[in-house]
Amino acid sequence: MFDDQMRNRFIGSLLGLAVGDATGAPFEGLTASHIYQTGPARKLLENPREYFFVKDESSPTLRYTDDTQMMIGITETLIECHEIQSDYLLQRFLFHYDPNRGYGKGIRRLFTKLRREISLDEAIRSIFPDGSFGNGAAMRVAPVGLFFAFDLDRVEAEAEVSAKVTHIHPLGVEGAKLLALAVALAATTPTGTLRRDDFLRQLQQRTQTEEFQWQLETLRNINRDVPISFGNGAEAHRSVVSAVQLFVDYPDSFFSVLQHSIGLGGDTDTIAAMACSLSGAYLGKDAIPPHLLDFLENDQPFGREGIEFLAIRLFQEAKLSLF
Ligand code: AR6
Ligand code: MG
Repeated sequence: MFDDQMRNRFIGSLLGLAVGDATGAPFEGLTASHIYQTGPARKLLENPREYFFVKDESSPTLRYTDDTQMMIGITETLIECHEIQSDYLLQRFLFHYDPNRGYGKGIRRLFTKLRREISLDEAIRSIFPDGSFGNGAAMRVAPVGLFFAFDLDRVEAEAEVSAKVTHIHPLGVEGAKLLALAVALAATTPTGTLRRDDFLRQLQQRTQTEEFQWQLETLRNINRDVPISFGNGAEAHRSVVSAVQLFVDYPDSFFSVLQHSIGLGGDTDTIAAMACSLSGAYLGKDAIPPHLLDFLENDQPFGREGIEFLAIRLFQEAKLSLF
């Protein structure tokens, strides 16, 4: 179960998420046609030196955003608690919070309000009365899918707890559950044996809301040549199934998953983060193109090497938690 290959998948998933996030970030908010005309995405990704933020000429840097920063908070919580404890997780989110990392509008207001000592529930409901249905709970959830990969009921339950620290709307919560389940399935499917319909059927069986039901049902009935997209927005129901679709349509290529995530336009960093966390969980670290991974920011303690270290710790604690 928790062998060397699995360790490599933990690393692949978390670094994959960070690379997808950081590579997608410069394109966030652009339309697909704009990206196509300036790119296309494949060309941009093949020549990152020419297109990405350059800190100094010798080392271009891919800078990650809120997606990765919040994933780090979830990883730390699982390493420390072996489950999601809401209070602990919220403290980690607030510890890492850097408003310059592209956080969603609602989350920025939420974290600012919490500093004024109102209760979490009151703060959440003062922003969106029914809670947020942003994709923020899904974008950060990969470590939950990895840690509980062999127990899908637990994946769902812990993903729900992790979501509700900031996202209580049923669509925001279900988006997180769906992505965590997808990561767990990707991490436990032997490489090269993914069966698209089985994978999607298992997700659909565990999905309740009509939105996610019909999207997964539709996805099962089309192949990748049919140009249907389930959205590219910051809402969970306009991005989570899009990310799943990119993974199941290009299961054997991390690069293709990333390329097509960016090609969608819109919320490129988060769609790429989600889709690449799936691809990395399935293919492992070596599938991440080195010419991109090497550019991922590496300041201590939470840069490229720090994330790899956290992934290894997560793997070790997941193994320990079985005994
Ligand atoms: N009613 C109307 N709009 C909503 C609602 C609602 N109940 N919930 C969410 N939105 P947010 P996140 C819209 O702010 O989920 C970053 O760029 C609203 O437009 O709760 O953490 C990340 O990289 C809101 O601003 O934050 C991700 O791309 C948006 O959904 C994304 O934002 C996001 O919800 C994650 O955002
Ligand atoms: Mg982001």
